[in-house]
Amino acid sequence: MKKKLLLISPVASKSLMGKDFYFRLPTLGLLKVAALTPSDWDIRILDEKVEEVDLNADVDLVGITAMTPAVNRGYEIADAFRARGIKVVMGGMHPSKMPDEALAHADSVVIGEAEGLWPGVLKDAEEDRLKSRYQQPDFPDLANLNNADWDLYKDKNYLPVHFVETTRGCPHDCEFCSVTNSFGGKARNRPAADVEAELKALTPFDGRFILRNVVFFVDDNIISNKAYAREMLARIKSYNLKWVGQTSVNIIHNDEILALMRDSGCMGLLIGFETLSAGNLSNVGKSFNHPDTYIDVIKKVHDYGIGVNGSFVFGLDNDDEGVFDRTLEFVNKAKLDVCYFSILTPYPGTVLYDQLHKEGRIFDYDWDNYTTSRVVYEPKMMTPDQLLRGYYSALESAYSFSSIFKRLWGLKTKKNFFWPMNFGFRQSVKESIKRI
Ligand code: B12
Ligand code: SF4
Repeated sequence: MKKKLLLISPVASKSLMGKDFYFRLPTLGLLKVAALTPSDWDIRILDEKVEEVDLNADVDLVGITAMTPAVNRGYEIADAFRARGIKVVMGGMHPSKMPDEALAHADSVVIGEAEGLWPGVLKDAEEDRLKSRYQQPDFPDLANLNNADWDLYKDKNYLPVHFVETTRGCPHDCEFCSVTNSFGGKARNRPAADVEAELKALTPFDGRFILRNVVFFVDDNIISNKAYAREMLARIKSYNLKWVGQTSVNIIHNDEILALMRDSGCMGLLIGFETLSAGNLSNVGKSFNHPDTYIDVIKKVHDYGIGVNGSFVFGLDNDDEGVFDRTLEFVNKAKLDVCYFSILTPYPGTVLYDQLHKEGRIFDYDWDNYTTSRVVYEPKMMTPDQLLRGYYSALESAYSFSSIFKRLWGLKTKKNFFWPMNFGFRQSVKESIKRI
């Protein structure tokens, strides 16, 4: 008889992008873990965003993933299964950075990426000799991995979008970011042929949405290796995708890639502008961003019919109370299709965390509040309350009807994607405000 594996994604209950997020997005990490699971295991995935977690489920092993704001809930779930004598393995961003903390709630922690480790963990579980930690000395090779099995998410009420990754790692190591310290400083690309095969195998969604074949490339910067990006984009041109992804301001120098993006169905790019202050950028190690070029970057991407989701952080050391109005003015003037604001948050494992911790500026270590919509540290030029109020009022203004119209009116980017997205964000902001 097959053994039963239950993989769980706990919800971050106070998070604008968690419980309050209007768009229910799938969790790729657990599909990747499932893809590494040998066929003598029966797999079920439960995502608390879209369904209840049955703590009495009849299973042999539980695997839980968690970003920081969801980890306390992950621990609660782990405790409940362990109280029934069921072994629990944790993995993902937060347990990888705080394995000792996680081991107070789990039998075992997989530190870092599961590729190269997970089949061994399952074998140990079958033989009842689970180790407390599993970690490999090197980052795994990403060639020849099994495709994600999207049938595992068939009946879940997610937004119809497939998540696909082409690359892990980033050379920049910005101080507030978890990517380089988790996935390494070298971009590791999956072979473009593997990505193409995965995209080819995706079944377009049916149902009430007009856009049926949307892919989100979760890579932190889809152009980090330009030769690879060119090859990959050229390969996927014929698949009639509509895709979104993330990139850096350096896209401004890449007309050839922008044309390939447009021709392969790119609807939008998320760009981390972070701040309009060059001083802030240099403090956090992101000096390759130049605020005086931001408007041109956005205009260039728009010229290719591609929308821009601009991401900004509030609360960096040079930010005073004027930062909110300055950013709002920019967002409207630049006609950003979507904007996303975060409160600076020191995630464990980052340089920022070590620095603020050392300076004694972190006053809240309750991970539930590490949502980027709460203040957990002492900002330099504002009080925590000014930062919190300013952040919410900036979000409210950016998603007021007048700002949405100002930003989107006259743009040639995809209307049936960006208008609904703005109204979904508006709804998420309203929900989140109820919980302040
Ligand atoms: C796509 C994405 C999102 C999406 C979808 C999230 C989702 N449901 O998966 C959305 C937009 C909703 C989102 C939201 C948020 N995100 Co986000 N997101 C990402 C992004 C860009 C890609 C995630 C991904 O799919 N990676 C690829 C998969 C394969 O990697 P993985 O999940 O880590 O899984 C691997 C291993 O970790 C391990 N593993 C994972 N889980 C488990 C479980 C077990 C049992 C085992 C054995 C192994 C294992 O195996 C997998 C394969 O190797 C990452 C950056 C990144 N490069 O990862 C940020 C990232 C994960 N997000 C981050 C943050 C901060 C957030 C938010 C809090 C706020 C914000 N401003 O964005 C919210 C919180 C959401 C919530 N839960 O409440 C941080 C996390 C930091 C941290 N310490 O938690 C990251 C790292 C970004 C960053 N630059 O720092 N996010
Ligand atoms: S913010 Fe972007 S560029 Fe900086 S380390 Fe993170 S992924 Fe890389």
